[in-house]
Formats: sequence, C-alpha cells, structure tokens
Amino acid sequence: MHLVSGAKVLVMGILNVTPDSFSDGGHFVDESSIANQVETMLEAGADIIDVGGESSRPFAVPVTAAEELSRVLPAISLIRLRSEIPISIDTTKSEVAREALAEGADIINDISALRFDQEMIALVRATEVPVIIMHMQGTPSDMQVAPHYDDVVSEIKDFFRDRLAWAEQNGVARQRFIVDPGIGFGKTVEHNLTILKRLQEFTELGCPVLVGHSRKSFIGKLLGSGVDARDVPTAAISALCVSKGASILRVHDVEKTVQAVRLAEAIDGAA
Ligand code: PT1
Repeated sequence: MHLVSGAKVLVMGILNVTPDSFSDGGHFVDESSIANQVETMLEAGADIIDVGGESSRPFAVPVTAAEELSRVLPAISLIRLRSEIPISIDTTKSEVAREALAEGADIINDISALRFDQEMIALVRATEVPVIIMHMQGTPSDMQVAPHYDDVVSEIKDFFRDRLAWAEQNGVARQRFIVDPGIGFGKTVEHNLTILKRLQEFTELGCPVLVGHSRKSFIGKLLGSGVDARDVPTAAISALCVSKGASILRVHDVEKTVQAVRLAEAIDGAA
C-alpha cells in the first residue's frame, strides 16, 4: 500500500452488507446486488473495498458476531473471486476480524480504535495487517445525544497519542496504524467542520489519515440535501481533504471521488 506522504491518495469504496445501513439500507444485501456494487467500484477505480456487517450510524443497534459473520464472509469471498483489491473489514469484534482475514481481508477497520473488544489487540499483534483506528465519543447508540469538546482537534489528537502509546506498550508498532478522526461519531455539525478545516493537524501524528465523510448527516444539515443527493457534496469535501493531507477517503460513490481526488492531486502538484 502507498501510504507515504506525497503518494497517491487512496479511495476506499464502501460495501455495506447491513439490512439497516444508513444511506443504502437494504439495497446491497442479496448476492447479485453485492456483486453489482463491487463491479461498479472496481470499474470506477477503487483502491480498497471496505466491507461492513454492523451499522454504526447514529442510534444503530449492535448485532451478534454470528450475524455479522453471516453477512461479511460471503461478501469477502465474492470480492476475492473476482479481484485482488485490498479489502478492509469494518468491525469492532476480534472474532469477525479474524475470520474476515482468513477469508481474504487485508486491513482491519475498527471504529472503536481497539477499545470495544479486549481481544482485538492480541489479534492485531498476531497479524501484520494495517489497522484503521477511529475516534468516537460514546457509542453508536448514544454518541449523538450531547457531543461536547473544549477543543475537538486537540482532544482527538490526544486520544490517538494515547491509543498509539497503549498499542506500542502492547507490542504493536505505530507504523501499523491509520488514524481516522471519526466524522459524525459523537460530533455536532460544527465539530465536523472544525475537524475538516484543521485536518492537516492530524498528519502530525505520523500516521496516514483516513476520512469517512461520505453522505453523512452534517452534509444534509448544511445543504438540505437528502441522503441520495450527497455524492457531489461528498466529492467536494474529498478534494478539500486531499489538499489538507488525507491519505485515504472512505466513500460510497467511488467514481465521483476518484475524479475529485485526481484534480486535487494535480493542483497540489502544480508549479
Ligand atoms: C468512518 C466510518 C466507518 N463511518 C471508518 N469506518 C461509518 N474508519 C462506518 C451520519 O452522521 O467514518 N470511518 N464505518 C458510518 N457511520 C456513520 C456515522 C454514518 C454518522 C452516518 C453518520 O449520518
């Protein structure tokens, strides 16, 4: 993976295999629609496909590991049959991550930053895959009740410094990690805007920065657009993230974000 600074920004396409997912709920659960969605993302030039079987949108309710596995394993195997594209597994459960890696996944994407499952750190230590750690205030079921920060960027950076130090104490080098400020996870519209404005500061942690802004409710609150009309605004934010040092963008509409990313990279590279 090209994650060093100056390298091409990577576009991570979202494959939700959750019947209750926030923006494409119920659309991609049967096998042929998963296959179509994967084909569309591959043709559009996705660099990574992120497979998730548990919704983490605001007020989502948890599912069991067995339920999550029954959703994600067939999707991973389907992708692997047609492509060698890197696959990330979006889960907070070590059992789901372990079986997903065995099925062919290459990256762990843990929105709890290894906090929800005490056994996740041992799995991470036992493997060599990159690990995405995300910041969240609260849990998906309560995170949007009353988010509060004195300085949202400083507090998220402190959180990552703590998590990276803890991981190093537990035998996992910081070079393994990708950091994600967690847009929409226990944040008001203003918090999300401040994170995006000051995104460059997260690169000071020395890890690649991932942003997951796609189709989120802060876009709807700012523009009044419904969830099915947020891909152009998402691409606009993607371009801004590139100029502020992001390494990976997690999005639904890969085609529009690839266009935005290539233009932002060309502008960054101009004399
Ligand atoms: C994310 C992310 C994720 N987001 C990573 N993984 C979701 N690494 C799932 C809303 O406000 O940003 N980074 N996995 C989806 N979660 C949300 C959160 C969806 C908030 C919607 C909202 O609309």
